[in-house]
Amino acid sequence: MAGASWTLPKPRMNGPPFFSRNQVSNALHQMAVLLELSGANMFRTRSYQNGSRLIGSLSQDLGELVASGEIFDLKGIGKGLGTAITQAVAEGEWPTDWVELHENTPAGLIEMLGIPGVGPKKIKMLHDELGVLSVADLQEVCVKNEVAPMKGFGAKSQQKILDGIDLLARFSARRRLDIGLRYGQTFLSMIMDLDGVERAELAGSARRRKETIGDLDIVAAVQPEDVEKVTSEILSLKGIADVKGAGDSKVSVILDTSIFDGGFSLGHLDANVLDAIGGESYEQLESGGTIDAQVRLVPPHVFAYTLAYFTGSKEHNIRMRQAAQDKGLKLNEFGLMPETELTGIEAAATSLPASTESEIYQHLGLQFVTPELREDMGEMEASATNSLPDLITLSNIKGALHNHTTLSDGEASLEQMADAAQRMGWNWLGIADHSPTLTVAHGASAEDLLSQHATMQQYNQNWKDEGVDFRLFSGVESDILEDGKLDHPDDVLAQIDYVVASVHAMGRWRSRDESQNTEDLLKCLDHPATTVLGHPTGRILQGRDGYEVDLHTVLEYMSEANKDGTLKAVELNASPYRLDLDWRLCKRAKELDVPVVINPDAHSIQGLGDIDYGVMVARKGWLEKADVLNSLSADELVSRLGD
Ligand code: DGT
Ligand code: CA
Ligand code: CA
Ligand code: ZN
Repeated sequence: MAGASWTLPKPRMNGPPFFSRNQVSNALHQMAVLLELSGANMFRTRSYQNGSRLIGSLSQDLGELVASGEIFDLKGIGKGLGTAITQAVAEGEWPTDWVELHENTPAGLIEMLGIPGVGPKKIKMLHDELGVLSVADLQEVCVKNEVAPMKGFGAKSQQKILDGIDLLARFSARRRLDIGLRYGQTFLSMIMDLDGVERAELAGSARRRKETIGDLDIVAAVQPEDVEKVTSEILSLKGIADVKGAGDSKVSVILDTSIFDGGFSLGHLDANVLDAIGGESYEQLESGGTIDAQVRLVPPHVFAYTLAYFTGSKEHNIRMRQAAQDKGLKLNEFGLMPETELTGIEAAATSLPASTESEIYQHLGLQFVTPELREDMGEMEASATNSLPDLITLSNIKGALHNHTTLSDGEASLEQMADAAQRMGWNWLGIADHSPTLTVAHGASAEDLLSQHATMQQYNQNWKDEGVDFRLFSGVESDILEDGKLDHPDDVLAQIDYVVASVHAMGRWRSRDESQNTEDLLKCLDHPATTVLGHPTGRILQGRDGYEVDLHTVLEYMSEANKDGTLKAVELNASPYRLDLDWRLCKRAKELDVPVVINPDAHSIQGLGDIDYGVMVARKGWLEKADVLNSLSADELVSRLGD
């Protein structure tokens, strides 16, 4: 997994205790795995594994248990393990044989542990029988079909290993926004609760709401005299799998899923997405996942400057520094100051004061730029002329058009979805279940679709009679077939409110070239019933690339149609697995006056909550209230949809 560390943790500076419960538990677990890799006997392996579990779930303080010698009284900790743990916790040194086993295990064998479904036992067999020493070796012997004939493997297992290698490669560098934010917000709130932390905020790509996150960056305001204490408190927080470095007001750690109180689960995923992203192996990989995090501790008076610097982007920072230079000033992570001989934090003494980022922009004669826009995509120019967009917020959302029910592959009934939408404060909800061609998603027949439509009309009438301001809209998510055709006869489509047209036959679309795909999308958009282009590239973040398509041409085409008064909207699919239309193109759609509709593509009640990610990305794509259909009232939507 990304950044997963297989070195023994480094002792904290001011022990004892030199290691936390978590670190000792992890070290024991790693030892069990390395022992198994080295072919040690089962009993020895098991005692480390049990020890790891025991220490990991201790309710008492490990430092105290070691100091009092009570560690030896724990059932399951023998003399050997007790001595090893005591030496580590009390003296800050891991036993020599532990260190040696780590050093002597080939790095490639450890790397292979990251492949879903491949454990130490299998790795040892592959190593002993085929001489496999790395992930690359393993891929090679699988491709040569040398693994399938081995006892305990087989063709299916060989294919699973190949798929796992592919998956590992895709996840090795970055994490999706939803996952990154889950870790980031959890870690941030733990840090904010520490004594001595006056303010703290998430910075970096997570604060800018990029669709994927490399590592987490957190900035905390701490008085200089408290830095040492806060540093050591951070290092003993739950969820830290390893410490990469600490000192100089910076803490670098690796977080794992033990940071989450209630455990880690992904929730209901639509089968299409789950399949593209690796099925069960993906869930396994994600729950064994990690993310790197850096925390910077700075004096409160430089906090705003440090936060701005580490929020980035690098490209935005470069433009900001230029703006400072134009005023004869120097901007860095410590302040905004006249050119001086002083460097680093010393120079901050000469800085213009700023307790918020807004003040920094003010000093430069600029309008405050919200973090999502800091990508050097035109925000500096707009800021200088006071013409930044008034970005959409979650409270502007009154409904969404693309959601599923049990009529196709959704988990919740029409009633449950409508109820959930009302509880979210929405005024309307559009249901667009799958069409017949998509059999894997239980595409609904025309008959069932029309019967659902009739039910909705009935509900709408009831709400109207009761004076409830809520309405259902009946759509369909029609598969886009050969030649851009829709998946229901025209007379059926004419009876419902709208069509979300989407590509699902990814195999076919990905095998064709850009011009063929683009042409078929244009044909489909020509159909009078087509209102929304669903997940326009079909990409699954970290799962698969979309099909090739020239979306600039598609958006320009839609722009013309809208000028003629026909509503053709592009979807911003809010599922964090998709976020498709990409934010870079949202800005383009806005320039072309193509309406965007943010759609959670919910397959469950919880799925409606994905609207949050959609709004984050819409903001990143410069969208304002007037640019999205979601902000319309039900009556306004009726008139936009026409008849
Ligand atoms: P990531 O982690 O790859 O998703 O993206 P970021 O943007 O979080 O990048 P990261 O973690 O390397 O650095 C955080 C911010 O720190 C970055 O957005 C801007 C700032 N920064 C880091 N290195 C440099 C640099 O060399 N020059 C400038 N101007 N800014 C930097
Ligand atoms: Ca980062
Ligand atoms: Ca970073
Ligand atoms: Zn779809």
